[in-house]
Amino acid sequence: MKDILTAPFVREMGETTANMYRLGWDERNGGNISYMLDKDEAAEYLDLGRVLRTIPTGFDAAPLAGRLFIVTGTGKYFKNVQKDPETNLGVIRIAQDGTTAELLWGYADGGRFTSELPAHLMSHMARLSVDPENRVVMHSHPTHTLAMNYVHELDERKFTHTLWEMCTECIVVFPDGVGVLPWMLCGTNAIGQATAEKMKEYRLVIWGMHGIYGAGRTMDETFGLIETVEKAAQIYMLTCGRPRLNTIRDDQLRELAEAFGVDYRRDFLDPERGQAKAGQQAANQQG
Ligand code: 2HA
Ligand code: ZN
Repeated sequence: MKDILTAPFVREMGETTANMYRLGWDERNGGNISYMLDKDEAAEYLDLGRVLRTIPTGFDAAPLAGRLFIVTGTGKYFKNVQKDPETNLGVIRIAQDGTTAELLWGYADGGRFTSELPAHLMSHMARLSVDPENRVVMHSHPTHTLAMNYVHELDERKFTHTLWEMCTECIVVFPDGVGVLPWMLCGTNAIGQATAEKMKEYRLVIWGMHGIYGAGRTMDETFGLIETVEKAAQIYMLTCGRPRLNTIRDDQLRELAEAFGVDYRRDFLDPERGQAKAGQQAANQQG
C-alpha cells in the first residue's frame, strides 16, 4: 500500500485549499471541496474493505452508492489542510443505503465532513446526469464576487451578462453562464436541492450574499471557473460607480463565442440592450 499523504488527490486538495486561502476567498472555516475518486487509484493508497466509522448524511444519495469522495471537514480551516491533511480531510464512500457515509480515512480528530455535504453530493448527482465526467464540486467566498452581490441585481441573465462584459475570456470560460440563488439558509438539504437544480444547467452557482459553487471535471477546471468569475467581479467592483466609457458589446461577445466554438447562452445576449449601452457610452463621451 502506498502512503496516502503522497496521493495526487490528497496533494491536490492541499494545494487548492492553500491557494484559495491565500487569495482571501476562504477565511476561517469558509469554503469546502468534494472530489470524486477513481476506485482503482484510491485502492493503491487505502484498504477499501476497512471502514473506520459510519456517519449518517441526513439525505438520500442512492445514485452515488459505492462512490468515493475526498471531502474537507466541517469547521476546518483551508489554511490548515496542507499541514495536516488527515485531520482536515476525509475519504468517504456512500454506502448502499444511500444515506450513510463510510469513513475510510481522515477526520482523525473524530470530525466529520463539511456541513454543506447535501449541496455537494446533490450537485455531484446533478452534474453527473449531464456530464458523466464531472468529478469536483467547490464552494468558496471570493471577495469581489461577494461584494458584487450587494450592488448588482441577483438575476442570472443580468449577472452573467455583466461578468461576460468584464473580461474578454469570460464568455469562453463559462459560456453556460452563472446560475443565481437568492439568500438561503446554508447547510440545509433545501439549499442543496436548489443548488443541484441550478447545476443541471450551470457549472457555476452564486449563493446570494454568501459565495459561489463551481463544478468541473478536474480541480484545475473548477478552480479556474471560480477564479475567472472572481476576476471579472473584481473588474466590475473597480469600475462600478464610474462613468463607463467602453465595454465589450454583445456583437463582440457573440463573435468571441463563435470564434472559440463554445455553446453559449444565446438568450443571455440582448442586442437591443447592447445598442442602448453603446448609445449611452457615446453620450457619456460627448458629455
Ligand atoms: O463550511 O462555507 O457555507 C463553511 C461554509 C458554509
Ligand atoms: Zn460558505
